[in-house]
Amino acid sequence: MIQHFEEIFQQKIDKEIKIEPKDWMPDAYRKTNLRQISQHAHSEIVGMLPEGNWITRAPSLKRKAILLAKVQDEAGHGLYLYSAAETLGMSRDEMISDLHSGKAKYSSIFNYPTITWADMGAIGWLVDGAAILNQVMLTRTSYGPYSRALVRICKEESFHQRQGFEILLVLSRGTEEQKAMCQDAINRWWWPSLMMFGPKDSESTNSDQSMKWKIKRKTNDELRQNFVDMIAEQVKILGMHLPDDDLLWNETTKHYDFGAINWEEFWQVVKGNGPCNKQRLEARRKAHEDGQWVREAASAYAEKKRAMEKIKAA
Ligand code: BYC
Repeated sequence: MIQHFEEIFQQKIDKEIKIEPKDWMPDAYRKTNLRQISQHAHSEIVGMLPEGNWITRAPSLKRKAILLAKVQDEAGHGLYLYSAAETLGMSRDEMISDLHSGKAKYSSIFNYPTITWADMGAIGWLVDGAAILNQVMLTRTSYGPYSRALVRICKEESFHQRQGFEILLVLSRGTEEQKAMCQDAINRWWWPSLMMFGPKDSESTNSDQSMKWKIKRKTNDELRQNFVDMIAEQVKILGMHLPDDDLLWNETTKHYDFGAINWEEFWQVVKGNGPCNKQRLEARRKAHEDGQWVREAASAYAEKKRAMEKIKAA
């Protein structure tokens, strides 16, 4: 019987038919989607913190309004993604509790500090730039609710990347101090952005199966290479450079070669030992505790409404 279900499931994958919440699916497919989508949701929510740090200090009213809108978009992305993950059978409360206990992962990138205003530019250009490449691929993922959430997210992400690039463009044409600030932010965010794509393919434990199930359509290394090729060209417009002496166009492969990534640093950050891991989780836990009264008030209101409706119906 199970074999029959597996055949139908595989046929759908082969024919590019989306898998929907009520369809039969192998338990491992459900689990790995739940793992990836919930990690993605947590990344959006934790990802609000490094930029949130600059909302009160944005250099103008216009910059402040743009940054505020971007951070709000990220909250929205987190909510679509939690909803998509919930269709796989785990409650949002459980997912959030796994984040707060340190059990669940979120993207390594958000464990780095935002020291200057130029970091807002570097996050938009590099971090959102990396995220877009990954997320455009995921609009074609095989799980229906995840794929549909990503279509909407990608529309907003392309605006995010442009606003980041524009912040850096203005700084790169400014005073010597502003130029130095721009280069410094690029230097600090470049390598962590490359790590966002995950370990190299030979070390990626989930990739093989996720590629077979069409959850992922490109491997970590393929996407990372796409990113390097894109950014190595865009940085020329800024008149800045990437902090990699080995970065060089390769006429044979038609791609940029680039230097070695510090994987020791990546795994330390993933394990919770990055510069801001503790601070990020503490901020999330505190926000959750501070919001307890809102959840209680909403439940009490829903309870009251139900009681009123019962009285009316009687
Ligand atoms: N950080 O087998 P692998 C945004 C883990 S937010 C931490 O290759 P997979 C934004 C991985 O989970 C966008 N952990 O995994 C928001 C696995 O551990 P488990 C964030 C990482 O899943 C605010 C282990 O390493 N985007 O746009 O096949 C402001 C082995 O890896 C990382 C997403 O979440 C990492 N970087 O591939 C601005 C995209 N990389 O779970 C911007 C959705 C790997 O087995 N996610 N690990 O214990 C994905 O596409 C995939 O999950 C990944 C990794 C490509 C990230």
